[in-house]
Amino acid sequence: MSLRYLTAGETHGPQLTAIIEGLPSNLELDFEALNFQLQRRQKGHGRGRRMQIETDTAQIVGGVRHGRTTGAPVALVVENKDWKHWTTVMNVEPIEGNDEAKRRVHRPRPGHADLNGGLKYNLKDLRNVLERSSARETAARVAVGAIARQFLEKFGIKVAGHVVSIRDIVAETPNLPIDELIRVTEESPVRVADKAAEQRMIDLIDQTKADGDTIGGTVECIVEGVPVGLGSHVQWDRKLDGRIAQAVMSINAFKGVEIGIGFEAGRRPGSLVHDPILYSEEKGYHRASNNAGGFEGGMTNGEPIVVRGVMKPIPTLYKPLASVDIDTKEPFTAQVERSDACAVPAASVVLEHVVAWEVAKAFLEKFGGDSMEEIQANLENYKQQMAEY
Ligand code: EPS
Repeated sequence: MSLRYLTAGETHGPQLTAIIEGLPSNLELDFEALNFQLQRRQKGHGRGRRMQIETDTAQIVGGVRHGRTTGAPVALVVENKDWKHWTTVMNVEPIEGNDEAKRRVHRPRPGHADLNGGLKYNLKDLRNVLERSSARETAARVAVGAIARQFLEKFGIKVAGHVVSIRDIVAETPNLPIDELIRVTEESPVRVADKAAEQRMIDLIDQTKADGDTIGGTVECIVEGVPVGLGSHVQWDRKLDGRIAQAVMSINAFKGVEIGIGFEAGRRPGSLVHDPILYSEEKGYHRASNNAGGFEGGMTNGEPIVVRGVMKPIPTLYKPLASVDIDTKEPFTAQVERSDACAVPAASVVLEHVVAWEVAKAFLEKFGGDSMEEIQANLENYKQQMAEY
């Protein structure tokens, strides 16, 4: 059985829940490091008031004993502190009262799941859609991905993420070693390694907020230390770059994904796209450049994995767009909800964790075993095979 997970829970419900199945036994977990990742997701210039209410921490309620996985499913929950303001509205039992008491939503917001979800599930209270489609769910995915990340770290694989652009402001990203990139971007309120762009981004977010608007941007994830041969060329659904692309597109509000130079590859001749192959005693086979972003033939090639995703501006606007009331079928122009002006820095943290998950899953498929020790032995064996190739 391969690694898999599911999440459940609503943004204003009591908690988010995740169940992970397929983790090996004897993975030592660092709970502080797990919660640190959740805190990173909450930060970033441009987030709204909700993040002042929440202090996300993951509580593990299954599959871990004395700090180590047992091989059983790992269950975890992240509490919603905001729930105490929503106990009636979000009650699982039937409640008495009118639309107002239920905070029924009948005015779908353009750009959200509201209308499609209402039509599809035959729900006349669009709150039933928006509660689950909210990006709050990414807190559960970061918690899950943080466990995958810790698994990868045991095998020397590191994951970093940063912001590339916010609206039309592009940050210069110096070619820093991964630990340095992590350190520098962690100190930035917009997760960039470019001080000049940082200030301009902050000013733009403030201006956007004052204007009642929202902005998106692009984020990048780098995974270093990945062995050659995760994923496979032999079948479409085993191509790891394709699986990563799906995971990235599944992040709320993401509208595009690139691996390596991505769309730029379509604007260059082949001689300026493909990465020449080199060999040295010290490094073995490697590439002179990494335009491929770590993938050839749907398999990792040993170079860092480089994935970018684009996040659209959050559709909850303080100056709403035209829409139609589902009760009256009449147009309306105002339904203001609390919102973030920009969540791109947080999205870069989510990106890291969904990518870490896919890499961990492929790693387990390749070096599969029921315990960390068995996986380690399989990896050593493969490394030996590589050295002799
Ligand atoms: C979100 C709306 C806001 C965000 C939320 C995502 O929440 P609320 O509706 O409670 O103001 O803060 O993000 C989170 C709660 C989070 O943890 O990231 C939405 O509609 O997607």
